[in-house]
Amino acid sequence: KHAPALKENNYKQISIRGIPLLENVEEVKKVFNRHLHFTIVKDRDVATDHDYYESIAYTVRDHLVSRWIRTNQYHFETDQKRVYYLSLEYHMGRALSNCMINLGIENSVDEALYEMGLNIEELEELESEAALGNGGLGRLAACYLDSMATLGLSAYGYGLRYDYGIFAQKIEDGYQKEYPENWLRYACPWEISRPEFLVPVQYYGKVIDDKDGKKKWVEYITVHAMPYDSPIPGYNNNVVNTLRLWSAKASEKFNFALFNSGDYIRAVAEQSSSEDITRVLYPNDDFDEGKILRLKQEYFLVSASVQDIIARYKRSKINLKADQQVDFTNFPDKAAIQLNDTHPALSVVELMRLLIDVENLGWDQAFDITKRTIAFTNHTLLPEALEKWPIDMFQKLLPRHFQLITDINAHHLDIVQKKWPEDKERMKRMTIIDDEAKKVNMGYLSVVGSHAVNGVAQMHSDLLKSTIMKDFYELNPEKFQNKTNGITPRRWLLICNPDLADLITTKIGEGWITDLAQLKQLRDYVDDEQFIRDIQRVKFENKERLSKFLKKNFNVNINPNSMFDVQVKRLHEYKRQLLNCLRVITVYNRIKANPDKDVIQRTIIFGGKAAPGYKTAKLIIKLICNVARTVSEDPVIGDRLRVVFLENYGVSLAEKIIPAVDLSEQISLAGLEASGTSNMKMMLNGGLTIGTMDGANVEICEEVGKDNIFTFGLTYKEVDELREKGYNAKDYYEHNAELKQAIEQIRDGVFSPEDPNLFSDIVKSLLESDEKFMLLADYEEYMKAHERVEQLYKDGTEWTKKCILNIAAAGKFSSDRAIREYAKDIWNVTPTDKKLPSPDAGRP
Ligand code: B1H
Repeated sequence: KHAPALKENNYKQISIRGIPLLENVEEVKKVFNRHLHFTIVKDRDVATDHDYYESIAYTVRDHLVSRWIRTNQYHFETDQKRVYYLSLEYHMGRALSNCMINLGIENSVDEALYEMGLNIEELEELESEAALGNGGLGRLAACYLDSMATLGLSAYGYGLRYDYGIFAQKIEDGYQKEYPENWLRYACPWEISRPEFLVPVQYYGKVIDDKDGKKKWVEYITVHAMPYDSPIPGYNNNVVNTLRLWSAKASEKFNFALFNSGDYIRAVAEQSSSEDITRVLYPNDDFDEGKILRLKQEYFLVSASVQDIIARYKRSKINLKADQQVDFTNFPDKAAIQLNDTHPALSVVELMRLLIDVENLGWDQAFDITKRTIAFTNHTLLPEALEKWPIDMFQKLLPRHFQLITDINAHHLDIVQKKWPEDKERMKRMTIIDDEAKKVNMGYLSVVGSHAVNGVAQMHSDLLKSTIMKDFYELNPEKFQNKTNGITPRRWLLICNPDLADLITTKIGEGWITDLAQLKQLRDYVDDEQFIRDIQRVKFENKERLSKFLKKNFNVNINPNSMFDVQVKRLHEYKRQLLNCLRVITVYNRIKANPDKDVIQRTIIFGGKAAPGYKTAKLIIKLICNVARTVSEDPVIGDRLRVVFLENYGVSLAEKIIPAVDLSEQISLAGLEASGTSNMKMMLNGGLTIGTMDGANVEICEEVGKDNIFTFGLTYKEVDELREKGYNAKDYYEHNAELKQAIEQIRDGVFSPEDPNLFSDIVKSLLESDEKFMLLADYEEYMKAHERVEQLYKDGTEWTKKCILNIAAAGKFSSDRAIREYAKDIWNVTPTDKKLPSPDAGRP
């Protein structure tokens, strides 16, 4: 077993990770043994490693509990405005090390376990990750929860507790296979169920006119939403916020008829069907599948959460005065609801319904309150991802909501008509309910029902205004904003890259952990030779660690002395992993053609899941794997080129890969990647970016300066013009011999001798129908950009200087910065760096 970090005589590490006072260490051991005995009910003769993991998780949780309770007390007492983040996805990853770091007890726990003969790092690996998200959108929600807690906001995450998160990916014979990810197989030590806050959610039925002229939803069926709460600790501030995830529970009344007819067994058995609502996460990224089960999920989250939010408002301090009618006038001053894309867009209608039908407010007041409460973040312009529900499906499942949307739409179109009386076309474009296509447009509903709409990077926000939301921008320009995404520096530097975190801290102190802009002080050290060597050493050790991990877990061999050139993200045509693959084939061909030429050694790493129904994306995985095989079997290549496709990319694997990245591949066609966040993670960990002028790459380039990034490819404007004039793949194909060769090799089965036509669809789409992603248009410049990469890499010192400048310029991409902007410009709440009193200091 390796010696724990504090024995390495590194005082900085001790200060960041908490000082392991002897009494703390003794206390940890005591509590650990108590949990093993009383909670797990084992002794050390029979305990498994997983039992040890659970015992330590419960030990750490004990440290959270009083802070958690006290945070709630504090929020009640101060009654500041609460922020509610609603998302169908939370890609949380593992909680143990995050909790230890944020509580400052990591070194104590480490030391205690060491003294008991256990290894913290090995135990951490046993935690199954909460992978309740697909990609960037779900991870963003997780980073934002971390920042909201760290900034002392009274903030709540609401989501769904899927039994099955994103599937586990296996690569078998080069093909992706999906396996269910039952993350709850072992009880999750972090969550606490709250049956006392069970909430009914209704579906189907019809609407009748009640005696008093009101609308009444009747004959619905009911499913119950059971809340499970998880702690969200802030960094070193004694704040612990809550993530509340809803799980579907059949209502006993659901099968009343069957129970009464005496068919007891069937009645009980059929309960499970309503519990299917939260069974599984839809595994699509940037794609709307349009299934009714998904609509049920969306309404389930929305209805349970909005009811909960209203209930909390009623129980809050200003409303506690006995038997007084609750006044909703101040609701928007006490609650902000942020919609993470359109997936929870029904919040607009559910809040209207509850205010009008249940709380008896008038329509106009209800709509005013709704708009002032809700704000909407858009995450994509891709047409296939924009949610539009078929009218019949919607109306059948949610009849009352359909009526309310009809009213909202009439109100909205009335305003449009007043502003543009003659413009019939505009009216048609702007309708929320499209009678021709028979669809309800959830994006338009979200804009109309919100006071603020934002994109996730400057370029994306600008495009929103000039493309899909142009009419809406012209109607309400004041609503539209930009909030460039960010990542939490706690997980994405302090936790995943402890040696770099320590090195930075020795130079500039630890203020960067909560104020990432301070990283710019590192510029002072860009010529410091010792610092340059230290940065190189840390990067090399991270690459070595990743290599060992891959060897041990996947039997993959990579050489830490080579450049790690990495593209890890969901597999999607617009992200253009295929362009990277064409480049790999070209590099391979060049080595073959010129075996004596001196080239740098490269390891090209791919990773990412394809949606199970996305055939093209899955075929691209197969192609990458086959190219990897061909390269590795070719004796001429030797150690100059290795290509690997890593299985099951997700948060936990990302934490191992990102610290080891030399080169970050961000090569989407300009205009298609709303922001990207892996670009930010790699920059923060000293990776250099090769990328197009798309999404947040544009801002990365602004921050670091164009000499310190490898940009290439068509700009959005050029893409637009090319599309206008007509994209013709053959133009590029015929004029670039290396490109032609690579495509012909794919076509001729060089990488699939056992089935030469395997990739014919890929070849066909590249040459005949790729106006959507224009791969070939960017190929040549991409190759040239890689030649610049190669040039620079040959000079280790110059390369490392640019790494330092990248780290120094990453401050903007902290999720703390992003959340401060949301707090100020959208939610009207005030962040604080004040600590709550520690638990032993009496009730706040
Ligand atoms: C992003 C999605 C998304 N944009 C539909 N849109 C989904 C759409 O299950 N669905 O139906 C799931 C996810 N995800 C990503 O959001 C963008 O592509 C990234 O560019 C961006 O960085 C990320 C966070 O804003």
